Amino acid sequence: MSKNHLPILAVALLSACAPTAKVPTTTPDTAATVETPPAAPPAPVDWSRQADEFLTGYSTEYQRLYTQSSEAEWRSNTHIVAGDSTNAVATARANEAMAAFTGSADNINNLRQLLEHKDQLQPFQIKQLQTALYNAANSPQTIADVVKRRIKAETQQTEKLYGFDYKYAGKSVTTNDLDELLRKENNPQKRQAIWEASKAIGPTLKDGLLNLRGLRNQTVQALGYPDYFTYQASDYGMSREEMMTLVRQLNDELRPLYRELHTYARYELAKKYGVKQVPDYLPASWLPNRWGQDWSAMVDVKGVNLDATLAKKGAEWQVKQAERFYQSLGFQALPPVFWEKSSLYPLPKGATYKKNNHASAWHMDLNQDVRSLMSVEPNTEWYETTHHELGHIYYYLTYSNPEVPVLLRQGANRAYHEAMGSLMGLAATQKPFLVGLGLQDPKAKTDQTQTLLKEALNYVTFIPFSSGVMSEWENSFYADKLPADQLNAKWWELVKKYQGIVPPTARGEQYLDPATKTHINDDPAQYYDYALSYVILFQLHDHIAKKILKQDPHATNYYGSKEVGTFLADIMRPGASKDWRAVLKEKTGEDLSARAMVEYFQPLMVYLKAQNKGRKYTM
Ligand code: X8Z
Ligand code: ZN
Repeated sequence: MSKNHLPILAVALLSACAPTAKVPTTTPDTAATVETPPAAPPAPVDWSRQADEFLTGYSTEYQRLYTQSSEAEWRSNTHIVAGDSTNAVATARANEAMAAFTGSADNINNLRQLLEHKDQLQPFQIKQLQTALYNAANSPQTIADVVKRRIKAETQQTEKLYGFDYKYAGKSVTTNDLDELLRKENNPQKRQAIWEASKAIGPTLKDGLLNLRGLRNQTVQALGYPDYFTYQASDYGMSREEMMTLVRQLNDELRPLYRELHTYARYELAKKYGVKQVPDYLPASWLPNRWGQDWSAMVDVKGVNLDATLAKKGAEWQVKQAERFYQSLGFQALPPVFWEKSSLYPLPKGATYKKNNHASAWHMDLNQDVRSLMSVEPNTEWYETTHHELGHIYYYLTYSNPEVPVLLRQGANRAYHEAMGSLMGLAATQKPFLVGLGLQDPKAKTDQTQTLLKEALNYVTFIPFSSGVMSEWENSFYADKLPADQLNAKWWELVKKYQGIVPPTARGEQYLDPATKTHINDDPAQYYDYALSYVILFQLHDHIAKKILKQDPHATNYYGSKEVGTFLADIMRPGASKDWRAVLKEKTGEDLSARAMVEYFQPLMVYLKAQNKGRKYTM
């Protein structure tokens, strides 16, 4: 006699991960098997109901463990004390508990079994189950030891990364200090020393990064992904090859414009630094950014001095102002927890601990506990970053609604999440907006071409860095297993090829310059998110300007437009429960395309070509 007619799944569900789930009532009553034959034929399994019960139990536990992990990570990122491993131990423990659950063999089996019955499930359920399986692949307990080692290595790498003591001219400096120096310093020798100081962290991260590569690849291989890059790309429903084809195409589309900017910058900077022989490639230390990803500080537009205006207003004002902008569109005030628990400003001088110096936004409990970790100073870069981070925060708040299950509280894809706040950052620097807020004199004549040039030096120069250098290097690192003695050589080969930038002096393998970019360590194999986010943000901006506001995309004022707010909130509200391609098509009428971005900067081509007439092009 068969034991019972319970499908294997239901048994596993009860024991493994659905502590609150009841025995599915659609499954035959086990008591019936005790009765005299003939036994009734087994009722068909109601897979949709099974999925619901599984997901209810799973989501409750997932949210609980996620919250604990966030709290521990928050502490690890905001309180880094040299030599004190208390936080690291607590974080590793919380992340291990999370991994033990999300990657448990029972969960993986249940998810696979449920997904075998897709034809009987709702798209909404399928999406959640796939998300849970995607989470499992990052922590499969079939190789629990590898996952545990990876968690430990990640915690250690984060501590090293943010605990590093940068030194310039014999004194400890923050990354904010280094960034400010690179924007302002005019002496090329000093610039080189500052740039080199910013790269001193690289070698300290090398062993950790190589170790992490192995562990990250091994982890996802257990569920069939060939490498970690492929795993990350799969979050978009794309293969690694498809993602690389997309970012290469994007880079090609912006290349003509970048070529003009590159030529322009070589000649203008050579003039500025008094160098007679214009170099074919830009020395990295000439650019106002550690990685040459944003050159906008090269240009001052007459009649606009946002830095000076912001300096008078102060750092706190910037965050409140960004909130006011979102509120003006119809978003709610930020919840009290944001103000109470965020870490928004640099630590006071003499603090006995350090904090993560790279801006981030946190969805602590996948509900209303939202926080940001920043080191805001009153300047244009942080002004934009503040808008960027609040974009994440409002995205979190908007999709944390009863319609969106916990597992789908994510962006339509990761690039959307990055795009929202960057879009607001762009909008918050356009002249009509600044004039409307009283941040710019309405009578001051501003040169539109210079304004557009400054924007291009930010948004366009970012593309060869993000879609070229970063994506290619990580693709090569994770998927092609770039040999350990070629890490820096490969980096500079790509920097030259895509950005047309060279290091000021030879950078051998004793350095590890890619590791100076935080994302290489703690946001691995997903920097293309930002490249795609710029493309999306220009598509959204183009639509908002032309179709909603009926304004020139180069000179908009979103402030107070409830219609713009509704447009953005409608994209945010469903989270990841809608297909990202469908969202873009529905909201803008377009597929993902660099069309809007190229079009936005097209007027600059004429100016740059005229400026560059007779100059040597090297890319
Ligand atoms: O890392 C970020 C955000 C994190 S939420 C501040 N960004 C990229 C970077 O800094 O490299 C924003 C644009 C590019
Ligand atoms: Zn971001």
